Amino acid sequence: MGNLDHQPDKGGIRGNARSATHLPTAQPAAKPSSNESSASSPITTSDTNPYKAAREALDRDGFVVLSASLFPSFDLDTLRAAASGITAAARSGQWPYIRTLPKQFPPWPQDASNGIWGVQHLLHPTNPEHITFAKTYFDSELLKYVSVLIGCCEDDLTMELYNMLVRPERDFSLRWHRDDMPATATAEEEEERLKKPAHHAQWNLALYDDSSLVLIPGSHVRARTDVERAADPYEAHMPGQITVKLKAGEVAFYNNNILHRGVYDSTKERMTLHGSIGTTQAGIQRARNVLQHGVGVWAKQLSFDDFEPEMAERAKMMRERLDEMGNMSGDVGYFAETE
Ligand SMILES: O=C(O)CCC(=O)C(=O)O
Repeated sequence: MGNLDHQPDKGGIRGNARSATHLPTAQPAAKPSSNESSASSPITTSDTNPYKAAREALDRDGFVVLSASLFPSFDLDTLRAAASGITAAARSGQWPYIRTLPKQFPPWPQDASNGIWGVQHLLHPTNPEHITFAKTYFDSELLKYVSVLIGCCEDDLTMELYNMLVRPERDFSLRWHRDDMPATATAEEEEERLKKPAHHAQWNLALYDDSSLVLIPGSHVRARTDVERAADPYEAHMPGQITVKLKAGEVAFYNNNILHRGVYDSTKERMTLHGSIGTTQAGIQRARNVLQHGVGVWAKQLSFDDFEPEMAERAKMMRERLDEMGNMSGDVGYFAETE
């Protein structure tokens, strides 16, 4: 698989694992009237097409919540069983691909003694349940939404990441951030970057009710305000912030450059599938954000034999495009190695 082999974050067993019309379907940003709003109001749009309506909400607010009923093939019981198995393996040190506390970005040290907040590489062929997860990642309905949200045709979709965010053993939070821009960026740099298309879609699929994601609607298209810039990185009450409250089975798509953070309650079960899919239009910057997680190392070993033929074909093509991305980008390094 070309240069994918040379990506640094291989994960695994190593000293330092890098390891308005009536649309019941989507719930975009509630108009935040206070610091503690939550996203729960139904989408309002003049568009009768649910895919376009979702895109409109994502463009406007920086996120959109899709109802579970849109994805009838997602079987929560089966997914929860698969998720519990791999999470238990991760906590006990038998699954080496983990996000460990207190680190926010890859690479994550493999020492899980401080606890974990994520399980990486659900599609890895050594995960006994990788097919269960793959059937949601390559689901035809999900991919329709993804292609409309990105603004590309389905033939350009590129396999990226499929991880899971889990309940840490102690309360823990991530600082305010944009995934693809350092906190040191100037306002001009922010504006310049935010003008560019994302070339990917990112989502959270909650297997249990989940209120961990906090974000500021609309901040995906503007530089930080003076207040945001001066705020404590862990500020609990940022002006305009909302909590995205997902019911089990709902899917939240969000622009990963929206100002956001994770706030994790160690007493509340969390198993939220965290995926991204890209497009052939993406450049080196996206390649780094994807390949730093180490997916290129094992993707070529993934077998699609257990899929029905159409899904197998789609998946093969998407993986091939990931390979091409690795060939194009070469070694990518990390976004924020020490954070
Ligand atoms: O926990 C979440 O939903 C947010 C995770 C996040 O912000 C990240 O992985 O960068």
